[in-house]
Amino acid sequence: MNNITFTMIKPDAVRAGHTGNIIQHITNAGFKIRAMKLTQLTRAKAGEFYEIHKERPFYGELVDFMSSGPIVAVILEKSNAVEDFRTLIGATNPAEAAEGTIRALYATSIGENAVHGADSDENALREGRFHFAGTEIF
Ligand code: 3AN
Repeated sequence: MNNITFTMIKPDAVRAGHTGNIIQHITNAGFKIRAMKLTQLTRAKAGEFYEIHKERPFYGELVDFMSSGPIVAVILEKSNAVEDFRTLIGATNPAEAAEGTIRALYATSIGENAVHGADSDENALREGRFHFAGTEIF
């Protein structure tokens, strides 16, 4: 299955009022919205979501930030979804993100970088389930 990816519009971008522009940017690029919700992660849930980064020095900062305000969780559909979406959002560090990418346009720093993008088909499914388990989507 390579036609599904998962994204979150992060607290910095929601707070700054970029949600509508980011969604439009994504759908203009040919992605279809399969599921979407405004939600907020508790510290515990954010810690669980980013468990893979537990040993990284920025883990505490990442968990604090990701639970600091509302996020928008989205499941997206398109052929070659994971790779195409990562191209669309640009590099993790907005200073290195290609011109016109979502992070170049809306991110402020490597930590507060506006959007998340799943990095594999397997993680896209896992992350989609994490947010939408128990709904008709999964
Ligand atoms: P990406 O989101 O581009 O796949 P990862 O998987 O390396 O990047 O990192 C996951 C998240 O952790 C990033 N989206 C970013 O918010 C945060 N992060 C990565 N590197 C740093 C860093 N050096 N300092 C603070 N936060 C970071």
